[in-house]
Amino acid sequence: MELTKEKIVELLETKDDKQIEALFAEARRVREQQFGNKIFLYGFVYFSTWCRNDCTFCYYRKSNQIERYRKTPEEILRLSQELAESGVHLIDLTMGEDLSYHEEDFETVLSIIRSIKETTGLPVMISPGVVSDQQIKAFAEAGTDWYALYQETHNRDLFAKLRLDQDYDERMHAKLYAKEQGMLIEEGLMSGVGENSEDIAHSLMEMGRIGASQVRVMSFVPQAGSPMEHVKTPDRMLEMKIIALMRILYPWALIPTSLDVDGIAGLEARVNAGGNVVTSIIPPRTGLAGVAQNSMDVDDGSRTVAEAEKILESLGLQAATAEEYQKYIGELKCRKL
Ligand code: SAM
Ligand code: MD0
Ligand code: SF4
Repeated sequence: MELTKEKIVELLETKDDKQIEALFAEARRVREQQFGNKIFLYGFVYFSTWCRNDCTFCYYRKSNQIERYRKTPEEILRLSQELAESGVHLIDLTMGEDLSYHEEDFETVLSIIRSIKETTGLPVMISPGVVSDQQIKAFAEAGTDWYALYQETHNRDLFAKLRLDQDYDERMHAKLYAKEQGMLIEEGLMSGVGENSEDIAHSLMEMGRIGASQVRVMSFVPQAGSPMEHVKTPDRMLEMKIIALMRILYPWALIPTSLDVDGIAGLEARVNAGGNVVTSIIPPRTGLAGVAQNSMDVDDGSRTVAEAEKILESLGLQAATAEEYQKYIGELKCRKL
């Protein structure tokens, strides 16, 4: 399937069921050709919900008067161990842009990353927001495998409306610099935040241009107390089509089927659209939050490896092994994207 920008726009806007089903079938075929029936699993530790920024879409924006937490290194290590024992392939350490870490040059976070890699043997992804080149270098030297930082959109005017007082080029630079330091990078979009089909097509091209090894899309989920709290969450068909288009454009890419948008109930559709990484697996009853769905399906234990595996098996798929995942990201690191 030759995907030009025009074809991408046509597929994003089509209401023809046959054409839509053919798109998803092609995405599943491409995924199977690349990965067989194996799916990867990421554990998620949102370890600090303090943030210096005021993104209009985000629950954790600094102006929101909410309960916030900052987990201790001991708690983060315990949570990571629990996730590792449950069978995840990677630990994703995510934070708001918490100034307390910036002020100590991330020494605490760097030591946590080293300890997680030592004690669990798992790869680590860091999602710290924008940090300095020196801090990115330090993450790479600490053995961090991934740097995740999402532009949300590559339409600069829309970016400015979403990520208030943040610089588009500074955010893009941080990602590209992380890649230069040898880390794999993840790029991400949100759907339903005011973008049009041409914007999405442009973003899909940008993801390839910058050499992202993992690419994601999440439907916008309105957050109480935020400027966008009355913006309707989009029809999920758009997110599913974008996942399928990412798969066809980038057969080798890791593509999240995040549990953070619609909980465990959202997994099947995202896998059927061509995604291959179950992300936002959160240990139950640990006081950890999600991002878009800060509590949905967390404490009742629905966002777990066990629950995800049941759904994967019903689809004729299975979790990969930790070794398969590490071998694959080793191959990605060798690709000159
Ligand atoms: N503070 C870091 C940052 O902004 O990069 C990491 C926090 S979290 C990983 C940030 C990402 O979650 C955003 O880039 C956005 O893609 C997603 N997100 C945040 N709020 C959301 C919402 N209400 N609906 C959907 N996605 C959301
Ligand atoms: C997810 N809630 O994977 C997480 C988060 C950050 N690297 C990931 C957005 O959906
Ligand atoms: Fe802060 Fe990240 Fe939320 Fe923006 S998206 S307010 S930077 S936690």
